[in-house]
Amino acid sequence: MIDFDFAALRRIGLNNTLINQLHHAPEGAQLVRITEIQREWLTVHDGKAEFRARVLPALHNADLAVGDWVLSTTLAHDEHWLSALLPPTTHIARRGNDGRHHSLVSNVDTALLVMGQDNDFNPRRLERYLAIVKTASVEPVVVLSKADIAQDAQQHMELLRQRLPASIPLLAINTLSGDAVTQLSPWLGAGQTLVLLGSSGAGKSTLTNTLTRANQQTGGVRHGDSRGRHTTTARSLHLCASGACIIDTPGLRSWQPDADETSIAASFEDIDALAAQCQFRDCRHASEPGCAVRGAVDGDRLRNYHKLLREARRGEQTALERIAEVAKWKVMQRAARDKRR
Ligand SMILES: Nc1nc2c(ncn2[C@@H]2O[C@H](COP(=O)(O)OP(=O)(O)O)[C@@H](O)[C@H]2O)c(=O)[nH]1
Ligand SMILES: [Mg+2]
Ligand SMILES: [Zn+2]
Repeated sequence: MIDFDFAALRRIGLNNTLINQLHHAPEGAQLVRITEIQREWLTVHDGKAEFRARVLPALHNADLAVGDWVLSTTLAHDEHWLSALLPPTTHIARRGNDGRHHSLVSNVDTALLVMGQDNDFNPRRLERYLAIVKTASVEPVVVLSKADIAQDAQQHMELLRQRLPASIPLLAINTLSGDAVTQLSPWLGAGQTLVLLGSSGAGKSTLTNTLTRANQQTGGVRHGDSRGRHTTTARSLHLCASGACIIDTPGLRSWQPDADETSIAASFEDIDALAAQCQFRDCRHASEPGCAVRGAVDGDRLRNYHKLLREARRGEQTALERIAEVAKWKVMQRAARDKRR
């Protein structure tokens, strides 16, 4: 087992689950956390300082993400090489248009879903983020930003309260104000890791600055940098004054949940619970008699639920199934054409 400084690593989010995996780690290796990934190198943190590292061939095919814990070996000339990846406790990924998985972040406890109360306000998009986060077993917190300038703040809050399950925390926040720290304090405890998700311009980097500001002033382990004031181009992990870690991310244009139909269905917990009371076990909550969901759940939420399920089904199809489906269609079209003749 390797030596490690628990107090220092706790500062960058180490928890007991991860420590239990360290028994097989080789002597001399150092436990570090990935704070940023660039093309040629990564930035890692050892609890005391941040430094650049490169990846050994053993990890070339690993799907590394910001927030991952890795083992680092230091060679001559202060060269740091990453040699092993600890299996993440949680992992948020998306499915690209090519159908492949793309890692976003690892080892996060809470996702702050930031949505601006301007043109950005969009319950359907929020439900997509919720499905992504819940299928990854990460706790979501909805942050309605720009609370200080919003005209419809009250309506937005009421609309979401009625539409979403009561278990999802909803907060209206001015990300520029220190009050944000107090509002978010239940999720900002020592050893916690949060990720910010939301469209570009929603206020993620501003919130990162607010949560890390005290660090910056007192010269903490990592200085909250000025990056947040510019357009965020890469995911990056920062230390909050409260002892938590926060991962800022750029907005994503398209985001397919990397989850199957069953887990998407389960992530809509209200529909999932009510569906158990529908008269028919395979009820689609459309026009079947004895449906317990229709009428009890917001109509647009139900439509969005079906849309996300359809997407998941399509994503699950293997390439061969897709080819088979296209072939079947061609046969049917030919048959229809022959019949017309
Ligand atoms: N008044 C006000 N402006 C905000 C708030 N949150 C973000 N902004 C502004 O919105 C713009 C985009 O914020 P930014 O943090 O860069 O968004 P990001 O793309 O999600 O990182 C900036 O000009 C911020 O000052 C807020 O709560 N209140
Ligand atoms: Mg940003
Ligand atoms: Zn039903």
